[in-house]
Amino acid sequence: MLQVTINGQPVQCQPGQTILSGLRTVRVDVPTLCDDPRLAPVGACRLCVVEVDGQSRPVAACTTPLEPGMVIRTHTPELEECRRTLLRLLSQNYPVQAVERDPLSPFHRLVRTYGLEHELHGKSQAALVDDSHACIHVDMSQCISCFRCVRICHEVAGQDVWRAWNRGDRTEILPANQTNLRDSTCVSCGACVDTCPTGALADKSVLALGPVEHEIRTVCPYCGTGCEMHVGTRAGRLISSRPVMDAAVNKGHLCVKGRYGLEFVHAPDRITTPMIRQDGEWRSVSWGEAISFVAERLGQIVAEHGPDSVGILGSARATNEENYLAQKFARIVIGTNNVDCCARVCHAPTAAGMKMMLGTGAATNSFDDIELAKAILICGANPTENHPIVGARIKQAALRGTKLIVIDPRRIELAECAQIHLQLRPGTNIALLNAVACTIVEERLFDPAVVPEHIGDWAHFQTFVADFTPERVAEQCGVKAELIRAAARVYAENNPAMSIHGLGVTEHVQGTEGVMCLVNLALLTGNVGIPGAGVNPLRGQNNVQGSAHMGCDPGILTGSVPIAERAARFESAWGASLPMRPGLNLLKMIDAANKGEFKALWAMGYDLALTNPVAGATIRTLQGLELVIVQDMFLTETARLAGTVFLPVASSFEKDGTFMNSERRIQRVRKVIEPPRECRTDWRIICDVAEEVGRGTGFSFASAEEIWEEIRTVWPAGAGITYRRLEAAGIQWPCPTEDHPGTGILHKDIYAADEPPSLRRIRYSPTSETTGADYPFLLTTGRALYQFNAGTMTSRSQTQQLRPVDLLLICPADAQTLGIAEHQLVRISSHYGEATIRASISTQMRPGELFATFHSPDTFLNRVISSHRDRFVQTPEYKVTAVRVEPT
Ligand SMILES: Nc1nc2c(c(=O)[nH]1)N[C@H]1C(S)=C(S)[C@@H](COP(=O)(O)OP(=O)(O)OC[C@H]3O[C@@H](n4cnc5c(=O)[nH]c(N)nc54)[C@H](O)[C@@H]3O)O[C@H]1N2
Ligand SMILES: Nc1nc2c(c(=O)[nH]1)N[C@H]1C(S)=C(S)[C@@H](COP(=O)(O)OP(=O)(O)OC[C@H]3O[C@@H](n4cnc5c(=O)[nH]c(N)nc54)[C@H](O)[C@@H]3O)O[C@H]1N2
Ligand SMILES: [Mo]
Repeated sequence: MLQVTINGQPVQCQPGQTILSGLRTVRVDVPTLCDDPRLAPVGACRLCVVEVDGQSRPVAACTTPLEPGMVIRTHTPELEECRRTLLRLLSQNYPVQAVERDPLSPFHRLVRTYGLEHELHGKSQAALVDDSHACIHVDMSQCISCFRCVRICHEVAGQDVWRAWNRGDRTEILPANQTNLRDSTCVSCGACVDTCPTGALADKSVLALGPVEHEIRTVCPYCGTGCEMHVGTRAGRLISSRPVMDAAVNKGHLCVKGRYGLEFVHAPDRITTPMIRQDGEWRSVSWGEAISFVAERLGQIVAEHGPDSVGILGSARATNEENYLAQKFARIVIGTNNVDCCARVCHAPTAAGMKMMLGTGAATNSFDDIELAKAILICGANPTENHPIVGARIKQAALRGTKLIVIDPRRIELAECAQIHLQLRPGTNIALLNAVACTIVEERLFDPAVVPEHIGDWAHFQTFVADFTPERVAEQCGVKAELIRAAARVYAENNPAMSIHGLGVTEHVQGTEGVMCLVNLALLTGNVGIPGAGVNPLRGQNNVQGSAHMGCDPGILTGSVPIAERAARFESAWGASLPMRPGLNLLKMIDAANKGEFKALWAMGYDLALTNPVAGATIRTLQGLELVIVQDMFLTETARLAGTVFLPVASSFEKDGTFMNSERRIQRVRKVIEPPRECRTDWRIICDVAEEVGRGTGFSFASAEEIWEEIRTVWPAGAGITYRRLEAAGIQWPCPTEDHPGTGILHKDIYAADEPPSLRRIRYSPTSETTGADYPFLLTTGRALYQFNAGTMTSRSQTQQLRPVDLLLICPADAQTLGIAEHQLVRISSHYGEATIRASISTQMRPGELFATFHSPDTFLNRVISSHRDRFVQTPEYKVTAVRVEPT
């Protein structure tokens, strides 16, 4: 502790604190304009000046460290006059209307506090307004040159869009392209708006709808990163969202979807009453009629064809509580293990591969390990677009010297700041990752503290991978041998090294095995169970980790335990017997339907008609079912093409509950507004149907918290997590007791275990989906920043204007050969079907390879996707389809 005197009072401070942070801990408020806790202090605005005994002039509190014995004065008449003079200078040409319109912005508040509002005479100058961006309004007449936008874009977002041009009085802040924001490299994260103290940068939604009245803290409804946000409302309408400063994951940052992707909630075509389809036409009905229709039809089908003719899909977009009830309903009300969720088409291979090798099918480490890693291996993931907050954190780490290795067929954004980019041919992960393992073994780069004593199958593994020399696989993978060796060295020699992977690993016929190859690398190099390391999937949707973990998977019960092992425990908890016949996963449900053995599907928040592979065939199968219950906010393609009954749900802003993010963190989702009209929460609907069929006892809950209380009793690793504890912050499981802090890093003692973890010999059996004369291109598919999966939410928000259509990326040489121009419509066809899409000529791509997004029903890209599946868990091979492409 360090003793100082502030305004005559003795105060204890921490060594290393600046004067400003010392003042804040004792709640002495000095004005600041250039300070933001997310940014390195610069001392530019000088409003925070204070007097320190022994110093001839006032010093900036934000950049001056506290020293023992300092005597500090913060509000002497001289200092206050100095502040007034500074503010007067800043407001010389400042538009007076801005202050009237938004009196509460930090700068406007200061202008008023110092009595300067009557001195303002400026006007907004048209030349300084940039209205080009869909979400962000720019009026640099309000710029006071605090450079917070420039700094946050560099220091947090890692984008460098905003730049300061000229110096002194002539300083101007403009996007790097010096034209406008829309045409710049802006990723629309809104961090600049969030930090701007004046309103020079503002959210268009707030300008249009007026200032926020209430704010509630909740979790973003999009990806598995789990960013926390304050959602602002006015008159019952969502109008803004801003990042939670001390949020565990996003630490004061959000991406475009969390910030500008919320308008879907108020979309005019949101379905707000239940509907039944009769003679092809949708008819609005009461809840009573909808629920009794569902109960009756399910009952008839079970009576006629048996419980295994029915299947339920939980929603990776809904809460843990709701997914828990979905699988409980399938198992004890219907009496089937036919329950799944879209983890099936996503990271089921991760869960399976990691569980087989490490015992737990979830990320070993946390996002906070990114800053601790010396090297990061990113395989088949594109975080700056798909998990932008994680992407920004990785980018910042790279800028500070962390070594990056990117394995991706495309030159993605992170490849630009990577040491090494292995631009492999899609579908060759196994050969490539085995070659990395081979190099580690051959060049003895493994960790001698764990190899060979603390690792299983070493002798066999050594001989097995010896066949995969980089020189031998180079041509197959399309990567130079020396580059593979270099990557192995960077990964193995920079300890700790973290591995992060995505769908470029899992969505293949050897998806599960690809994940296992990554685990091999981590095990060999001692990178399991320590900070800054591990094997870390970037999970897809907001609650896909939770949906499967709650038991929306045919083989497992809540807590990811196999049915055979824990049936007795659940039977006594639920007071009902469990079906012991193996259940069908989603893909097998489709197969069974084609054989006439599967008749009814209840799809909660999952647009499988659009997003499953071989869409043409999938749709025909769905249309052949006797009953398709769609529970969603919008008339999805599944509903439109094959739905029998539609149950309208509340969005995540209209209900309470919890989500589980990629790093096993349970976080509280809070109701911000009332659901529109008749919309009900998913959990309420499930309970209503259970009640209707006379099985209400296990489903009589009055709140999401009551459901959570039941989950805790059946899931020992989550037993310590309560809603009360979640008020303070999210908690990562395992968390067995209420005084347990949760677990950031798994497998701490894995190498010391009696039975050491074992390496796996993974043979490479390439996919049979290959190019030829008819279909000469390899198409790989994935996502883009501004749209999300089925697009139901992003296409109804401001994000839609930022990237309205799916694109097919093609390299300049191929585009030229085929005579394809930028944004031209092209037809892609495969063995399975065809689709029309706009081309975009991109230097990210290599000749012979294409990349397309699948977000829009107008494209219906998945009509061309193949029917190949992962050998272990049937995840579709979305990442490799042989296609032909031609201009239309
Ligand atoms: N903006 C946005 N964010 C999203 C989503 C969204 O739709 N939009 N969806 C969410 C969901 S559900 C998920 S699962 C995640 C997915 O997040 P990611 O896993 O990052 O998703 P993808 O873009 O499908 O694929 C990742 C990368 O794999 C590469 N790839 C393709 N084939 C191969 C291969 O054979 N080997 C290797 N090593 N790489 C290959 C692709 O070029 C691509 O860059 O994103 C989530 N976040
Ligand atoms: N070609 C190709 N196809 C792919 C992929 C690929 O890489 N390439 N990736 C696959 C992957 S990883 C995934 S995860 C799937 C995603 O496919 P889907 O799961 O079909 O897509 P999502 O857009 O995530 O959302 C599903 C639905 O949930 C609804 N929803 C949102 N919140 C709630 C809620 O609280 N309750 C309910 N009941 N509904 C809600 C939305 O309106 C939306 O209709 O696509 C897969 N398809
Ligand atoms: Mo996903």
